[in-house]
Amino acid sequence: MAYDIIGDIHGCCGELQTLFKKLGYYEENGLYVHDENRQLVFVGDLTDRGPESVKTIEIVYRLFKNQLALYVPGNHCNKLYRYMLGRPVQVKHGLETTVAELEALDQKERRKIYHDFMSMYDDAPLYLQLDEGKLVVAHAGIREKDIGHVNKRIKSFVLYGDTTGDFDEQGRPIRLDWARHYKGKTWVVYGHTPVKEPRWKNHTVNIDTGCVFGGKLTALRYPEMETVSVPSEQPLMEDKFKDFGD
Ligand SMILES: [Mn+2]
Repeated sequence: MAYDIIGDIHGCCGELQTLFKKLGYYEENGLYVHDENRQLVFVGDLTDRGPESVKTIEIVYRLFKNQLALYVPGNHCNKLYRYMLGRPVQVKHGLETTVAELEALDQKERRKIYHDFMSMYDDAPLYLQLDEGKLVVAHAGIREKDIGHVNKRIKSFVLYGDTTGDFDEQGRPIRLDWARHYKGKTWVVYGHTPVKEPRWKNHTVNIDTGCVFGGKLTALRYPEMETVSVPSEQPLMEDKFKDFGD
C-alpha cells in the first residue's frame, strides 16, 4: 500500500480539497478516491483557527469510516474531544472557532458532528505503524525507543511534542528538537510545529507547513518520499513559523 500523508489542516478545508485533487484523488459520492492503490493518512489537528473545521471533520470522518483514510489525533483533536465530553477545557488557542461553528448548527447537525468526531477519535490509535514497521505517523513525533509502546508519557509526547514543561513569554510551551537526535531507521512523519518548508531531519519529516498561518498544506507521498503542497488561502502570520536554523 502507498500512502498520502496530510499535515495539520486546522479547518483549511478549501486547501484540503485542492490538495486531494493535486494528489490525483477525485470526488465520488462525497468521498475522495484514487485509481491507484493509495490510502490517505491524516496526521491530526483537523480543526481550530481556520474557516471550516466542521466541514473538515465531516470529510475526514466519511473517508475514515469507509476505510479510505487513516487518522491519528493531534493535540487540538484531543482538546476538542475533551470539550465534547463536557470536560472543563479552555475555549481558546483556536478551539473558539470550532466551538462557534458547532454552536451555529442546529441540534441534530451538532449531535451528528459530535458523534462522528468522537467515534473516529475513539477508533484511532495514538500513532500508526505502517509498511511492516518501516513508517510511523505520529502527530508531534515519537522517540525511537517508544515506537511500539503506549503509556501516559508517550501519549503526551506524541500529542504535544518534546516539551520542557516551561512556557515562553506568549504562554506557549517551549518545544525541544527531538528530530535532531533521532537515530532510527524507521521513517517518522509528523506535524504539530509549523515550518516554512517540510523539514527533513534524519529519518523524520515534519509536514506541518502552517496552512492556517498562511503557509501551505503539505502531503508526503510514501514510499516515493516526495512532498506535494498547495498554497494557503489564509493571511500570512510570519511569527508563527519555527526556524530550526538547519
Ligand atoms: Mn497543529
